[in-house]
Amino acid sequence: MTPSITVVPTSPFADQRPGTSGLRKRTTVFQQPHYLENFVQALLDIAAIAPGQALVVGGDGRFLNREAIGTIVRMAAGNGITHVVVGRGGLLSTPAASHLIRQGAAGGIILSASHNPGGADGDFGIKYNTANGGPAPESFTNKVAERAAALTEYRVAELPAFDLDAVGVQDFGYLKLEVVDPVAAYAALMETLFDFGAIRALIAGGFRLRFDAMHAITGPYAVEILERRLGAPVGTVINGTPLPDFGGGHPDPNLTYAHDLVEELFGDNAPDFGAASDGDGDRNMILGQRFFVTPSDSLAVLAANATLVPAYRGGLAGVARSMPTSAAVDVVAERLGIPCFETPTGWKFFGNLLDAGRITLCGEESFGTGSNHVREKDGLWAVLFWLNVVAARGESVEQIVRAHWAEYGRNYYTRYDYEGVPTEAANSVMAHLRSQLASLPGQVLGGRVVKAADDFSYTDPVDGSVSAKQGLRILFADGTRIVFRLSGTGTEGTTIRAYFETIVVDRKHAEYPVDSTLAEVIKLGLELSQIASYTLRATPTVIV
Ligand code: VG1
Ligand code: CO
Repeated sequence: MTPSITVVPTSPFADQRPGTSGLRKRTTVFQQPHYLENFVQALLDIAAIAPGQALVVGGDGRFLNREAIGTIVRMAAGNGITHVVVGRGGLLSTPAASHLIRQGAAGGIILSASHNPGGADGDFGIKYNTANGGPAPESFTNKVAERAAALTEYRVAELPAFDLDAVGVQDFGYLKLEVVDPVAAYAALMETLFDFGAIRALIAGGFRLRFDAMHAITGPYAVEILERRLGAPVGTVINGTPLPDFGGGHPDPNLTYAHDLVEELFGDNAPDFGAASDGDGDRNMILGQRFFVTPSDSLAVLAANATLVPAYRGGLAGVARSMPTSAAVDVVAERLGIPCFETPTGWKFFGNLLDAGRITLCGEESFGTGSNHVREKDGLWAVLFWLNVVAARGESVEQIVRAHWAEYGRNYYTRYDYEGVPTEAANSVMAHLRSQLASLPGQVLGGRVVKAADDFSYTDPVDGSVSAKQGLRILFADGTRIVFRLSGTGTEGTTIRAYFETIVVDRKHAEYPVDSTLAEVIKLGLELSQIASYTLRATPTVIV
C-alpha cells in the first residue's frame, strides 16, 4: 500500500542553518508558508531513513508543537518512512526523546527552542538527533542547511485522521504511527541508574524538596518520578502543567528566571533542596537551603561523588566539559587519574566521546549535566543524582559543596550575557578582542601573567573533525580565564557571552564572595574587549 502523496513546490530558505542546538527562530518565522516543511524535507533528505526504520518525534509542548508534529508525520509518510514513534500529545522531553531513539530508532526530530520563551510571539525550534540519540554533528547540520537553501519541493502524504492522544499503534499499512507514553520508558531508565530506595528513605525521613517545572515539559516527568515513585508529597512539583507559552515565563532554570523556586529556597522555612528544569527538560538548576550550586561546581561534585550512585559505582572512564565551563571538574579528574576533555559549546560535541566510551559524565556551565545513559543533557537525571548523593552522604547540599571546595579548591565563576546586541556591534567586540590575542601572551595584566590567548579550535579525538572559531580565550598562568563568544541559540540580534573564572585553592579563601573575588578579572575582560563602547551597554542583560 502506498499513500497518496502531494509534491508541493517551495522556494528555498537561505537562513535555515542550525546553530548550537538546532534551528531556532521566532514562532512567526516558522509560521511562514512552507518554512517548517522546507526544513523538515531537508532533514529527511539528509537523514535518508530506510523503510522499516523508526523515526521518533516529540517536542516540549510549546505553541505550534502539535501542528508541527502533524505536518512531520505526514511528511515522514510522504518520504517513505514506515514507522513513526510519537510521545502522547506530541510531548517528549529532550532526554526522553534521546532515550527512545536509542531503543532502536534511526533518529528523531525534537521540536523545542529549549530555554527560549514560547508562544505566538516567542520562539520555536527544531533539531535532528541521530541513531545514537544525540544531536546531529556539524557535518550533518551543514548538509541540511545546504539542502534547505536549494530545495524546490517537498513531499506530504495524505493520511486519514490520526490521534496523537491515544497510546497505541495506528496502522495505515504504509505507515505505523506509534503513540507512546512520554514518561514511562524514561522513568524506568532512571530507576536502573539511581538508588531509589535510599532517596525514598531520605524523603520519608523528612527531607523536603521542591521542583519547579516552569510550566514546561518536565512537569509530568517530575510528578511521576518524585511524587509517585519516590514518595515526595503531592505539590512538591510546582508549575507542573506544560503550557504552550510556559505561562508567559522564560523557562530557563537560573537565579533570574526561576523566581518562584528561588524565593522559596532563599526564604523563611526553606525546603532542604530545590531544583528547576528548562523548556525541553535538559537543563537543571540545583539549590540547597539558601544555597546556589553553580553548574560548573555541580559537574565537579557529581564527578567526585559518582561512585555513590549505582550506575557509576565502577568509576568513570573520563569526563568532559565545554570550553567556557569552569575547570572545577578538571581538578577532580586529575585527582581521579581519568581524562578530562574540553569541547566547544553544545552537547553535540560530547557524542563521539560518549559513544567511544572515553567519558562517562559531561557538562556545561549553562545548567547542563549528563552522562552516557542518553546522548543529551538531562535535567531530572541531575536532580536524582544529587538526591542520591545527599542520601548516601547524609549531608546537606551546602555541606557537600563546601566540603568539595575545601578539598579541591574553588573555581570562582560568572557569566555576563549581553542579549540582542546589533550583530555588527557584536562582531566589532569580537574583532577588537581577536586583534589583540597575538600580543597578549607574556604580558602581565592586573598582576597576572597571560599564558596563552587564542580562538578556541577543537579537534574531535574520535573522528578527527575540526571545529574552529569556538570562542576567544585569554588564559593566565594562575588558571584565571576570560572567554568571549557569540551565542548560537538566540533569535534576535546577537548575544555576546563573557565568561570569567579564577581559582582559589586555600581553604579559608574558598569562602570569599564571588563578586569581589572576580572583580579584577571582570574589569580586565570588559576593558580588553571595549564591550561597553562598542555595544553602548553599560551593563549586561543577565548575570549568571
Ligand atoms: C546555549 C548554551 C550551551 C547549550 C545551548 C543549548 O548555547 O550556552 O551551553 O548547549 O544553549 O542549550 P549558546 O550558543 O546560546 O551559548 V538548550 O537547553 O538548547 O538545549
Ligand atoms: Co534545553
